[in-house]
Amino acid sequence: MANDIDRQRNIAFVGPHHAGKTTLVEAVLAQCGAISRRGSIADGTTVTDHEPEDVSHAQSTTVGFAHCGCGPIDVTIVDCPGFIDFFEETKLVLAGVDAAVIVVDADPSRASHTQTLVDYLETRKTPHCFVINKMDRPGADFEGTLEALQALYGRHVVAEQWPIVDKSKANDKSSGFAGYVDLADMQAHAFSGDGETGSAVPGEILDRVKSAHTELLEAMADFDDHLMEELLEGVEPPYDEVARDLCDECAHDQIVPVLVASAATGAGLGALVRAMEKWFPSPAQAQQVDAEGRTIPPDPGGPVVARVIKTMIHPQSGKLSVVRVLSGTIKSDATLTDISANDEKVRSGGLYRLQGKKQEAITEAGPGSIVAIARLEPVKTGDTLTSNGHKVLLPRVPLSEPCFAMAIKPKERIDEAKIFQMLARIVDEDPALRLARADITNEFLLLGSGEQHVTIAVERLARKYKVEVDMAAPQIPYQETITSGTELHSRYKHQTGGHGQFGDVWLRFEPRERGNGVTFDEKIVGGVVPRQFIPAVEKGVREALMHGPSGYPVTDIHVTLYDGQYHDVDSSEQSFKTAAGMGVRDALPKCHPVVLEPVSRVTVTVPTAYTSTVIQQLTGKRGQILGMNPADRTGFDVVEADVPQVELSRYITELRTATQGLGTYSARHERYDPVPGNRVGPKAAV
Ligand SMILES: Nc1nc2c(ncn2[C@@H]2O[C@H](COP(=O)(O)OP(=O)(O)OP(=O)(O)O)[C@@H](O)[C@H]2O)c(=O)[nH]1
Ligand SMILES: [Mg+2]
Repeated sequence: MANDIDRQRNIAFVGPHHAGKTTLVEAVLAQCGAISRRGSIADGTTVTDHEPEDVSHAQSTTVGFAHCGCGPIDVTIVDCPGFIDFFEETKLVLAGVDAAVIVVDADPSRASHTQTLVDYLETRKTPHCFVINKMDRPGADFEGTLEALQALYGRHVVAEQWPIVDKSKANDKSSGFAGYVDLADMQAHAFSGDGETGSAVPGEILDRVKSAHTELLEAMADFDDHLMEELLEGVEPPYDEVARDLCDECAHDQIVPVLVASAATGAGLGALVRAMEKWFPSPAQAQQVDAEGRTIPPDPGGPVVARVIKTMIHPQSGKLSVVRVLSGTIKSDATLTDISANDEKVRSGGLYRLQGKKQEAITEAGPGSIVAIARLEPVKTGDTLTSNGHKVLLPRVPLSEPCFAMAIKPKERIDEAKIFQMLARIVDEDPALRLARADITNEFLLLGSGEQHVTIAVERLARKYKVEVDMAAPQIPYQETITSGTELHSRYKHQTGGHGQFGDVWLRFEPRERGNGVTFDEKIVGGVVPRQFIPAVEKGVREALMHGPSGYPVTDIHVTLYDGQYHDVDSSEQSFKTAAGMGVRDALPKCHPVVLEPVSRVTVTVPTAYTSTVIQQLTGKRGQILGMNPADRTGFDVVEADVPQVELSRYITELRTATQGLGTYSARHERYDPVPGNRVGPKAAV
């Protein structure tokens, strides 16, 4: 009899936005009896879309966990959000599963939306299959979608099922999806009620199904010499051999079978559940390695090695860290070592299995389990936990740099430290978010993978911690400089009964090379400005330079104090500082000031088909194209350009719209350039 670990499967449901992952997970849970009634996206009642933000947006906004016993196997399912903004979180949980089901629409035009994901799975060698979903929809195009996937990924992506469509039952609400042919054993199955019955392969698809059967065998034969020999000799391989090869080749990420389903009607679920059992590896078969490439055997009696794949924080009940146990057995109330945090000792609270928002208490979790542990306060997503100080570090999942930022400000006066603390908890739950303080403008920034990512984080902040914030596009840190020099005399003289005030300075203003900032110098001879007042002159100059004629800080300027006068009684630091400030304010308008804007060096990675679109888009943003080269990733180009920062505030959204979500970019500050025609309004008063 199989032991526990052999019965386990850890599977992520992934795929493009709205392809039907959450609906399919719900259908699988119902099919396997884990829930008595299927919830729906429309009613906001599914198990895995349980966060209020999932419900209000009618989409997954974070990963959801569920589990069910499916016949002989016990499956933990991770339902991943499809919207591209949440891909970083998907990457973190993919490090904790052994296989992935990629759900796609039965629509060839959407096949390319899987590219980033498939590249990622293939790099990690994660076994996966495709499920072409929404087969019930009128116009569902199985064959077109299959061809589009094969065009993108090759012939190892191969149909294992062929849909049977009963055209007499097709209408404006249904495609007439009536069953499927299993291309491994060539048996036809008709959907009936909640199940399936055996049927004959309809005559009109018989030829196509036969050739699809051959294509499946040929794809498998590429990885199996014996099967190849049989095909070359014209021998039909026995079904047992085909089934065995299919399991083996899928589990090793050689073959990627394609299945059909309708999550909405439940059609095709039985076959999907059987596929998860047969084709996907158990945790015992899926090899796990540490950061140095050493294998970690799944030994229930060995030291604990676990990876934190998700952090959840409930304002009332506290923190839950979802971990994938690789080895050893975790018990509740045990001491663990956080190897990623300088071997800090942490005491675990209760252990739970998650069924959506429900937490089911358990006493221990062995290798292969995905479980939530309460109250591991200092522990972060991605960390490695071990027992007894066992020194093993798991490889980190590299996250992409955030490419979208919003400036945030509390709506009501609230202690800044407090809001920072609460935002830090939101970031703890989602490490793809980042908090920062902007240079120059000093604004508080929340950065993420896109507009929706940041907006939803702010909604969560309001719901969980009752902190409402205003969001705005970050201010552009414009600066000013001068393009010609001048010399100027400034005197501050004030008589108010007793002590007067007297400061008198001659200042010279000269432009400096770009990027050299503000410098101050003095050439006073004969003590015409006494030594003790010179620092006050510099202070007055520097303070006045904080606000140029257009209100922005002035840079790349050299100011020299070269003459002046003083009064024995009335001169003071303050009077010299005031005289200097007045001098700066009078001089700058005479020096042909210009506003400078920050320019970013942008690196865009994009499928070759979109390269010219991207170049056009960047040029339209006043971008200066620096070069275009093939990327390391096959079929992609890298375009480099210098683009004014003001043009980039929503660039990630525009880039994704123009490239079917496939374009990515990074940007770093490069330099300041004069704004053409000085076309920037004066800085708004703050
Ligand atoms: N007709 C039909 N509609 C479906 C099917 N599966 C899902 N839908 C609908 O498609 C929409 C999106 O479904 P979801 O299950 O939320 O899709 P998802 O892939 O989880 O979406 P994200 O998590 O936001 O990426 C919902 O309105 C579902 O009711 C299907 O098989 N047939
Ligand atoms: Mg979903």
